[in-house]
Amino acid sequence: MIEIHHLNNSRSQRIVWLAEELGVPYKVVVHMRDAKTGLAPPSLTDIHPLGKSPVIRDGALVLPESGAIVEYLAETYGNGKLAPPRGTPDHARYLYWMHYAEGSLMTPAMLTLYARRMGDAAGLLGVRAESQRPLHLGYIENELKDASYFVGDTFTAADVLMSFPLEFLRSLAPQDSYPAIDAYLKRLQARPAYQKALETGVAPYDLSGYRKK
Ligand SMILES: N[C@@H](CCC(=O)N[C@@H](CS)C(=O)NCC(=O)O)C(=O)O
Repeated sequence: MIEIHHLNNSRSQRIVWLAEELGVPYKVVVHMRDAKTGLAPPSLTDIHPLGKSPVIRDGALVLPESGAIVEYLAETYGNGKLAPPRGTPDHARYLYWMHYAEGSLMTPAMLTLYARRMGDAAGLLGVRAESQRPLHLGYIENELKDASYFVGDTFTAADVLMSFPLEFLRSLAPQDSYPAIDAYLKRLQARPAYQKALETGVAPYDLSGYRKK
């Protein structure tokens, strides 16, 4: 059975969702953020020295890093279900979005979060955040205009990985208008496995608290 080390209100929600999509047996170990700082509790360092979530344990394997976990789970337990065949152009697109999610899109998300928290003191950081966020979201909006998912019309594990930065960015700036992204997120959130992962009630998933009032 796969053990998922999951932090409330965080990107590790995707791993619980993916386990549901794959129908693989799993057990969630919940770690709750410190109420004051919002940071991960020390219990996460018992499983990996960085003390971040997600981390999974599968037999002797301890694997951190969302992208690595998603690729590993899809490849090991997907029976070709959530990933296009290797060596095809669709697989290259799949890899692109898979890496883009954490490698590129989380940067404007985190810049926005911290610049907002710093207020006027953010200076250049704030200016950068306010330019990079629309740059990325505008790009994605355009990509999704004529496609149901990131790899054409087929739902893949790359969509699971892309969900969190998009949900996070939309919750940080709900006033911006991105109809294709919002329709896409609604499509993901309507999936029975997405709902089931929320319903298991393992930990809250509410990103609205990150928005600066
Ligand atoms: N790129 C890493 C980032 C891991 C990460 O920063 N996770 C956040 C959860 S959203 C965390 O554990 N934050 C708590 C902290 O830094 O104390 C991944 O995708 O796994």
